[in-house]
Amino acid sequence: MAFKFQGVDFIAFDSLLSKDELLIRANTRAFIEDKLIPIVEQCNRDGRFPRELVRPMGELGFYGATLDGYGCAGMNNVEYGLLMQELERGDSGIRSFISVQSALVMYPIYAFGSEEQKYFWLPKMATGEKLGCFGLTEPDFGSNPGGMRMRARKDGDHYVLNGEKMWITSGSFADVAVIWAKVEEPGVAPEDWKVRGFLVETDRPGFSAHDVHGKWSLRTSVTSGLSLQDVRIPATNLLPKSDGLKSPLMCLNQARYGISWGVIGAAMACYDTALQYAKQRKQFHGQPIASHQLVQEKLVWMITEITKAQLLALQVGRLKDEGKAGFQHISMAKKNNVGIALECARMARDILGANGITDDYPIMRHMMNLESVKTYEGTDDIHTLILGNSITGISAF
Ligand code: TGC
Ligand code: FAD
Repeated sequence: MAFKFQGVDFIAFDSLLSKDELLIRANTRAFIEDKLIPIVEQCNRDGRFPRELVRPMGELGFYGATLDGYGCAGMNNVEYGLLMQELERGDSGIRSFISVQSALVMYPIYAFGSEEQKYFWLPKMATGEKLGCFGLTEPDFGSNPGGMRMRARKDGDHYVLNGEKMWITSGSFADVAVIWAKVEEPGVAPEDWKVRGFLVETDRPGFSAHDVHGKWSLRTSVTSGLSLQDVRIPATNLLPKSDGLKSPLMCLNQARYGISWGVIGAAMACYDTALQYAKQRKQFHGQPIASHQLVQEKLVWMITEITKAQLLALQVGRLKDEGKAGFQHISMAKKNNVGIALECARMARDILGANGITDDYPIMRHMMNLESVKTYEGTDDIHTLILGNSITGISAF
């Protein structure tokens, strides 16, 4: 039987937050408690994305929340981070859906799109009327997206796209896909063709999506392969300000930052469950297992790492608001916070003993989800190499 979440704040972290930041966290927490927690275990069992929450989340301003105008909420980066934290305390799959809609679809339209593209897509995406997906990864190019095979060929006032994308969140229900492709340039070596972004409506002839089945992770999220065979789109669907691999990597910065907060929510859910369970579960001499030093040591490790993760995410968020966050700062927050969240999930599962393996408690679901979160948006290894490059000046990819 799951416990009511108590909240986690060991060092008066909340005193570092503004009233607006606390309000957004409280509102999101209430929504997740009320609408997601009651259904999430069944959705996870069924491998079902809770589509019924899409429009209510739009009404609350969850999509494109850091963008200004176009019907978006204009939150600061810490408000956005707290939103992600509360969503992922519910489930990484829901946070992932919103990360993609916001950071990977609305953000590139906002940052690289024409005014027409912004006016057409952003207000509809802010309400959840239109949904998007982000196609960067390919079957043979994950950590190294620069090697992508997706091609765009100019044909009069159209582009024709050919290629495959893989592991695409929300791929089979998206209305629009942001597709990253190399634009063919006659007379230029293919390895020098420039990566650019395209808005591809998913009902165009030649576009198809097939879902990945048999996932043990992110079961509330839809993950798809995309196939584009001679998909013709108007040249006006090019994101005009996209310019090389740097453009999709800029989108990843937004999503990675959100993940660095989101996983704190998953870690909090695991810690809070383990703490409440340990105080109640009795073994040996009628004493709660929380009275044993080895159990306390695990709980202390968790609360310490969660607290450090909160401070890291907050500082990167404040830097981001000042325009001073480098991608290496975001890599540190993503890598560290996902790593400690996964370890918290494993320790919490251990504290619950056999009960920890069931979905009467949220821990195993979070643990399985976090395995994906460790891999996507740059694996733990890739973030290590980004950080290594940053501090030594030497690339070791
Ligand atoms: P490299 O030569 O290092 O870089 C090319 C240009 O980009 C610049 N750059 C960045 N700019 C902005 N933000 C970043 N994070 C950047 N990283 C690099 C770089 O300075 C360079 O600029 P310039 O001006 O010199 O041209 O490129 P590389 O091909 O060697 O690759 C670098 C590497 C390995 C770090 C990068 O490719 C990488 O991050 N790989 C990981 C791939 C990844 O994270 N994929 C995620 C796919 S989307 C997803 O997983 C969604 S999951 C759903 C959810 O979010 O919930
Ligand atoms: P690989 O790149 O093959 O890596 C395999 C292993 O090799 C890893 O341990 C990696 O760290 C290691 N490795 C690779 N290169 C090096 C190196 N140079 N040095 C040391 N170690 C290395 N992508 C999208 O574009 N859009 C999405 O919406 C999206 N959603 C996803 C949803 C889910 C559930 C998952 C699991 C993935 C999603 N992805 C998405 C793809 C994700 O970004 C990739 O899986 C990720 O970038 C890693 O690529 P890969 O799986 O091909 O692993």
